[in-house]
Amino acid sequence: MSASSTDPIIAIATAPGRGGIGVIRVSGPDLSAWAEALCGQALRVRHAHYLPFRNQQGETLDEGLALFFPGPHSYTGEDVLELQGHGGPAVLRRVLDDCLARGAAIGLRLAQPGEFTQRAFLNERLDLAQAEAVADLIEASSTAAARSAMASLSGAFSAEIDALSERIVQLRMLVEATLDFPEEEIDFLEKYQAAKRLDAVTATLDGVLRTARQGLVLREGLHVVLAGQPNVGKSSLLNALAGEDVAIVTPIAGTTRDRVIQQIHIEGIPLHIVDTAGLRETEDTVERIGIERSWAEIARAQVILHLQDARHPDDPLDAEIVRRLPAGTPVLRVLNKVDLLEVAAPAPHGSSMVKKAGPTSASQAPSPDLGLEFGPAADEILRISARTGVGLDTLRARLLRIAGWTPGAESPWLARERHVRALEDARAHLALAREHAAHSDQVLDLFAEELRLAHESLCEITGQFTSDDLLGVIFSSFCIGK
Ligand SMILES: Nc1nc2c(ncn2[C@@H]2O[C@H](COP(=O)(O)OP(=O)(O)O)[C@@H](O)[C@H]2O)c(=O)[nH]1
Ligand SMILES: [Mg+2]
Repeated sequence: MSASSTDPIIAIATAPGRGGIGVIRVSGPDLSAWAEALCGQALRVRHAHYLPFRNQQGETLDEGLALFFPGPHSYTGEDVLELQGHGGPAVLRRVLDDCLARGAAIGLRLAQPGEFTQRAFLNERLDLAQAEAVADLIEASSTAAARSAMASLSGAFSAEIDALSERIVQLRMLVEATLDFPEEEIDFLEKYQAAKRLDAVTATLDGVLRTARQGLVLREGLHVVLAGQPNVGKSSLLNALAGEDVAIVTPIAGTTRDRVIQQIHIEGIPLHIVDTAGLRETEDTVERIGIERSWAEIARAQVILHLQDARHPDDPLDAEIVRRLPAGTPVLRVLNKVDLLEVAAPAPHGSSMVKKAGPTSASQAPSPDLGLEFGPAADEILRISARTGVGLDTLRARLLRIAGWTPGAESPWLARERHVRALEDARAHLALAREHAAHSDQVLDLFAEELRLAHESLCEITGQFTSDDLLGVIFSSFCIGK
């Protein structure tokens, strides 16, 4: 952030719009005299004062509570004044403008997004992972995500990282002490069982990484694209998964012309489902543009649901679509409209799959193979009916598994992409250290260097080592007033 990090700052902290209460928050290094002048009375610390909010001309703008939290025992670590008045945009704006006018002398300015929390971080009230959890808690779209964000905020994730860091530091200290006394270097690795200790740290880190990946899924969800020929039931499937009519469904091929995105939750995991225009050759200009967009969505997908009509599973046009799907993206082949199939000619395999789906499917009773294996088997086929709902539970369970979510598994804290990347970096450095340890004592300095780099990667998570750029990126995505 460009502006000075010690200017007094002010913002409306409650959401825009109308509400029972609206809160204005001020933070700065030394606010007590100014706050008393503003409120027209001495403020007892951490005490709710009911008073009129008057402007400089003596007009009462609002009335409500004033609370003063002296630093360092406040959210930001600085002096904080909170004014709790009525939650209307105009009344809050008047109080805010008056505060700004009367704060000009002390350099009071509007806060930037996330600036209160950034100060909390700079003043060591929160570490970086906790500060991120503040934003994640506010943004959480499901109960599960909110619960995990709160755990991160209270420091559960940071504690795991700190414990790992501590063990790496201890090992480093041993190595570096040995480096200072070269004659001892020869038997260092054996004497301190360095390799064994390193293996134990690595095993712990692997566990943290696994949990972090789960936490990432919970935060980010999965980008699923419905692709297939016109009329196979893509829009119907979106509606069935969403539980409401978000996309237009008609028997007319070419109904969906532009993509429709809908967020749904399965066991608290957000899935971003994209319905696309059916893939076919067409003379219609608008439809053709829609189909180009379909292919663009398919290229961006994390999972592709290739929907087909169960009555024509071997349609050569589908083979053509499969040929054009991007390599490396998991594809679930889904045969829709099995309800029609059963009436016409019951297929022995189809009906057994259909039977499996139901309230007691894999989403509730974890089957033994719901483990670490991600991604579908290449030839797996799901049979569903978007109309009757048959097979949808199995489909939901498969999507969760592809997302890397183990049903019923704990996600004790929420994680971000950058956390997972830092853990993977740390893991890679530990693996290199292990190689050095396996080869010879002559490379003790390389061993030590890899431990140092692993430690540094972990410190990026909690923010002991971070660039201003990274802080800018993280805090600018916060809302104003937080
Ligand atoms: N019987 C039956 N009809 C379906 C099913 N899914 C979709 N349909 C019908 O197939 C037609 C095309 O569906 P739509 O969702 O618009 O297909 P899209 O073009 O792939 O988006 C509509 O008349 C739907 O009612 C299903 O599972 N069973
Ligand atoms: Mg459609």
